[in-house]
Amino acid sequence: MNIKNRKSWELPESAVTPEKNYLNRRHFLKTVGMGSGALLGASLAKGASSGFPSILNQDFNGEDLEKTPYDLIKGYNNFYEFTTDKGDVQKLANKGWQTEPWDIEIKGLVDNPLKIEVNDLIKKVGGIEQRVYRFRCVEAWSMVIPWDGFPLKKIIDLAQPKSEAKYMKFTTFYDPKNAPGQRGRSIDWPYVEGLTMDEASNELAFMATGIYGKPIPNQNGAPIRLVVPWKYGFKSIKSIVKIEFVKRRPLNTWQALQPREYGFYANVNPKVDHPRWSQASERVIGAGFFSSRKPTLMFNGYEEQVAHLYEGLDLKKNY
Ligand SMILES: Nc1nc2c(c(=O)[nH]1)N[C@H]1C(S)=C(S)[C@@H](COP(=O)(O)O)O[C@H]1N2
Ligand SMILES: [Mo]
Repeated sequence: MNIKNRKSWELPESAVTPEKNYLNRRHFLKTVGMGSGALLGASLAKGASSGFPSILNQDFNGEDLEKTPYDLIKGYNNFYEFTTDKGDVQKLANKGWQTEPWDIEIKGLVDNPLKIEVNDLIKKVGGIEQRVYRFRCVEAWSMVIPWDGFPLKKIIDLAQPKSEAKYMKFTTFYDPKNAPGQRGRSIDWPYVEGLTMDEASNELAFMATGIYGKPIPNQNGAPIRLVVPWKYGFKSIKSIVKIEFVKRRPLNTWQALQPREYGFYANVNPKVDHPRWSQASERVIGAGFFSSRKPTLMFNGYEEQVAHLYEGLDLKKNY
């Protein structure tokens, strides 16, 4: 799908209301990539392969959650660098785009800037662990994903930020030759995201290098991505090449594109609707895919861990 202007680019997010009505079996099969068996195993590139097998962190073992099947996690993707069509990302992200080796730059207001290959970074932070997190997209669908990776806090400790650093800014790769979506200009590439230092230091903020105990598939953001489980999915930026410690709040990609609809915080909040749809409930991807909806939880169920970060902040205004 060619992205020509802002309107057509927006379509997948705005299609959220009709989507729940028109989904049929054919669409479902296409979406999860079944029936194209030849492609399923075809993972040419590899992500960061270090650290496996990882050990499940019992504080986040997800024993009360029903995990989304692996094929759905890697077959239903938002990765606009490749396409806005969720069912086609898997194919396009495995066509020649290389994700190993992969350098990541950590810099800005820090005492210890570094540029490092991701596998070396994994070793430097002491390896990886597994955590099962809920994942809620702003489009009102959700999954439960067993991520492998390490706490974002480990990067902060490594970089040693100066006191003037108030935010972390994350940047995705730019490679229009291998990422066809980046040849369209409706987004000001590369994709950018940001967190406050307090958010980034929270124990839940995670850098993922794997899913279900295997290197993270290209389409899910190989070889390293952010996972911020109490925020809408677009904050969880994929395939990061640069992390900067900065003084001012970065303008994140979605806010830049539609400031009336997407803000900086993007905390999951069932009481603050998207201007074009309700956020009170979500479509659970997986078992009961066609009909299963459940109520959305405040901070996506992580209120206990993160509510204190937003005390005194009007979450209706600071969305
Ligand atoms: N670089 C980049 N990161 C991104 C996106 C993207 O298009 N580009 N999409 C975001 C959105 S909207 C969601 S819901 C999640 C989807 O992650 P998944 O495909 O692994 O489920 O990635 C987020 N991170
Ligand atoms: Mo999303």
